[in-house]
Amino acid sequence: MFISSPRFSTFVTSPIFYANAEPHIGHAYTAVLCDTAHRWNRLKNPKSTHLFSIGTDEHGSKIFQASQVAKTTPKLFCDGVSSKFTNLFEKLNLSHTNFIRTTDKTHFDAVQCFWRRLEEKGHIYKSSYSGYYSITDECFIPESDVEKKILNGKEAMVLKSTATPVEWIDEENYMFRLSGFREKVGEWIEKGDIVWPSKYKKLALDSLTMEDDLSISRARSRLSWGIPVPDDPHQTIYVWLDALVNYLTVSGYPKEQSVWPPTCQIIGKDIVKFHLYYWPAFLMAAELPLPQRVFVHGHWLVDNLKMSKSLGNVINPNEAITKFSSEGLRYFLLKQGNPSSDCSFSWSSCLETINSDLVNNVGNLLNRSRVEKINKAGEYPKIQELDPKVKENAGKLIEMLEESREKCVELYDEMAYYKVIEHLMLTMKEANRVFQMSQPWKETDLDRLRSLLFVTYESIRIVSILLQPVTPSMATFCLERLGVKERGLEEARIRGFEGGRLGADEGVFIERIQK
Ligand code: ME8
Repeated sequence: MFISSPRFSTFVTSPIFYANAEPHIGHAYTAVLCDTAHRWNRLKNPKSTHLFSIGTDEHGSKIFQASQVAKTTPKLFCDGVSSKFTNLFEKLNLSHTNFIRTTDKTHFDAVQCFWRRLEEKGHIYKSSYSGYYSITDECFIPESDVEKKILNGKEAMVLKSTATPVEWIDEENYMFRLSGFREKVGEWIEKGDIVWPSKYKKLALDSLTMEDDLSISRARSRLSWGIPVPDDPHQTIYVWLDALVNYLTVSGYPKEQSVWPPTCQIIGKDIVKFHLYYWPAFLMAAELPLPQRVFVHGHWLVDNLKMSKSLGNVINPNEAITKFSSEGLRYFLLKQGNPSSDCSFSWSSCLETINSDLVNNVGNLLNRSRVEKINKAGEYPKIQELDPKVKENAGKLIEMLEESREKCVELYDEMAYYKVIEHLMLTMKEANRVFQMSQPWKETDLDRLRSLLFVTYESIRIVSILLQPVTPSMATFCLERLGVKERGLEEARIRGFEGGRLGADEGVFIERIQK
């Protein structure tokens, strides 16, 4: 049933998003982060197999209630929301290899098979369960985290941290022997280099404080929108067990898996407990290999405030794409997004970042250095020896270009994309400085001019190759204008390209964005 990963195969997973509401900027960020990780894997090892999965989480009370409010069936409701996610992912130019919906038949089979496996191995038992349940978070809540409050004029029990309602459940459930795995999961987190960035290791270990076993089913009379427990039509499988198995489904489970385990699972900090406690415990119980890395990121705030419907500050990524272009939004999210902390979205800083980096720093230099007045022959010059004056002026730039590839490999491997961007933009800034101070529009010495153009094009070429995982369309645009066909990592070094004719002039990639 299980085959180990062929060497160098990679498998990046995104969380699957609840199909109860439209995507927001936080979802777009997770998706772009995953896409960059996957594109980097492909750039680094183009001949290997690379998987990248994403999708929608469609079962459970939360979705069922949302469909009732919308006065439609849960399936039709999910079809609508799920297509909003696929549309967004298309606009964001995501390169996922698998889009999964938990209502897919293959997933139904995988979940039931996984359940049976846990059962066969003796990790499931039946018991009566009582406790508080949060529909918003789709999880059980300890009594200590709950308090009485007035909600909509009525007294209600709510979760202390978010003031969202909880309901009391008292019913017969199937339980998973989670407590038996607590220590082993703790050791796995403690010893391995699993949780990235390491700052989140503490959060992961703190989530292991819950000592109880886990209820993994609900009475079907109370929740019918979900996958039934095999051989017990009166019980529905807990939505988080259902959702986590999506990663197995996309790998081919229970048939032969193309790649397993995931090499990198990317999640927001809100779902650490599920991915770093329940999930490894389920996998250990099923005797399946555990993920190699779980990469956690912080949350997006809006002007430093939490995004919420009641504040009316939820950012719709489609609106941001209309204003800034998809590539502009990708760039901003990755530049501003330091996974170790929460990040703040603001329309003005997005606009300024795109104008100063993509429009000025990259786009303008490309346009200015290609104009006929400066480059009459329309060529990417071949240079044996750099003109001494250009060599002197561009000393620092050449040094930066020479170390760029190695530096970016390291930073991409660490998934510190904001640092990749920082380094490459500093390089472009230096290329602009050299170009500006050399005043090529006044230059009469042709050899010197060719040398300057060579250094300028090399800067744009190397930076573009290295930016491909971040802004793939802009990188392609720049490389095409330069007439560069070879775009592999190997080529990201000085003189990694022979030179030749520039590509045709077909406008600008991104216009200055107006306020
Ligand atoms: O939790 N900032 O789905 P979900 C950054 N279905 N990222 C954010 C964010 C924010 N403000 N809000 C959400 C679920 N996210 C489950 C997952 S996986 C087996 C099941 C991102 O729609 C973040 O990555 O609530 C978070 O983990 C993910 O969206 C979950 O979105």
